[in-house]
Amino acid sequence: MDKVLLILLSILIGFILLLIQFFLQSGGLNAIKFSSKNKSPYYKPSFIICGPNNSGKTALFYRLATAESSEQQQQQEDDEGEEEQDQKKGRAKITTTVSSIEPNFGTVTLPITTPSISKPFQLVDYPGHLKYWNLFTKLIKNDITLSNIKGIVVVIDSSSANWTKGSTNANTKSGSGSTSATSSAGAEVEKLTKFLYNLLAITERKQNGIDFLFAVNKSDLFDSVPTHKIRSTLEVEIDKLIHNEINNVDKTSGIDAIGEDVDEGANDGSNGGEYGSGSGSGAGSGAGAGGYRENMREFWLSIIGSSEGQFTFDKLEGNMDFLSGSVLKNKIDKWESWFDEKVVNS
Ligand SMILES: Nc1nc2c(ncn2[C@@H]2O[C@H](COP(=O)(O)OP(=O)(O)OP(=O)(O)O)[C@@H](O)[C@H]2O)c(=O)[nH]1
Ligand SMILES: [Mg+2]
Repeated sequence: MDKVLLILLSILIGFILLLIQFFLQSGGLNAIKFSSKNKSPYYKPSFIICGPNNSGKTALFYRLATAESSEQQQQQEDDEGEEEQDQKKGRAKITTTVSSIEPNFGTVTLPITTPSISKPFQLVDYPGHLKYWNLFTKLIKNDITLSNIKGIVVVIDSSSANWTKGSTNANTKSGSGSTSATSSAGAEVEKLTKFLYNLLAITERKQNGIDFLFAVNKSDLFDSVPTHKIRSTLEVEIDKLIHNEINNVDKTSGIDAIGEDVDEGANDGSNGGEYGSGSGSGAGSGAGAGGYRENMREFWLSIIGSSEGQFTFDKLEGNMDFLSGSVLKNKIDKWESWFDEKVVNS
């Protein structure tokens, strides 16, 4: 009888040993932690700095943020997949004099004016190149998520070279039949217009929208264009783009160009693979390019009311503030107040 018990006991022990071995081979405790892996390391209350190239985003980022310690970055890299790691490598090397190729992640403690009650917020400096559009939408929609975004700062270079190429005539109305949506403004304004057209369609889907600060930078320059002029130029250009899209349903007029610009000036072979997976989530719930454009048309039509309606920033749910300043001369107090306002009122 004792012998049988002994045999049964050794079978049981052998079985338990087998189970332990299996558990260790399949990744041990790490395998159990899968639920916490679902969350992106960027999933936290955030402010995003974005906008055209060379406008001063990285310069502003370094004025406001305490950059992450290398330890934190290492921890994040450990948490990320290999692909994401490759995309983000080199961010520590960024300086303000070089056009950024990777986003910067740091922390800003707000409100700035009352440090005693201030709390940390993630601050993201996103490079201006449109070719990062799909990665950008993935970051704001899937990683950080819209509900975590407390505000978006669009840094704009106010020097007149960007704003007066050709004649930017505010009276030029849409519907001229031209296929170029922004023929009267410079190339930079055209890019910014497309960027806003696509970005606002994402942020306005959140209830009450997301508040924007248009940080009209480089006010120290002698040819700096006044804030109200920049606001009205953008309104006119976005309005043209909207009407162009509505009136030219079957023609290509450049909206998908945000997708096409992905390849512009970049080397297609590597980017095709790298950004391929991002494009599905970027352009919106698996719909094809046609479906995406149709959605955008419907969205903008709902903002301007009817096809005769005119676009103004006031028609958006989010607050759109245009404030001038200069990172170089450290005149950023108006922008700092905007940041404080966003956290005090929420
Ligand atoms: N005159 C003037 N120059 C500025 C100001 N702010 C930034 N700059 C300069 O503008 C250039 C671009 O600044 P960055 O901060 O690197 O620009 P960015 O927006 O990060 O550009 P990308 O990373 O290419 O998207 C740098 O040479 C800065 O010194 C400003 O307020 N006035
Ligand atoms: Mg930069």
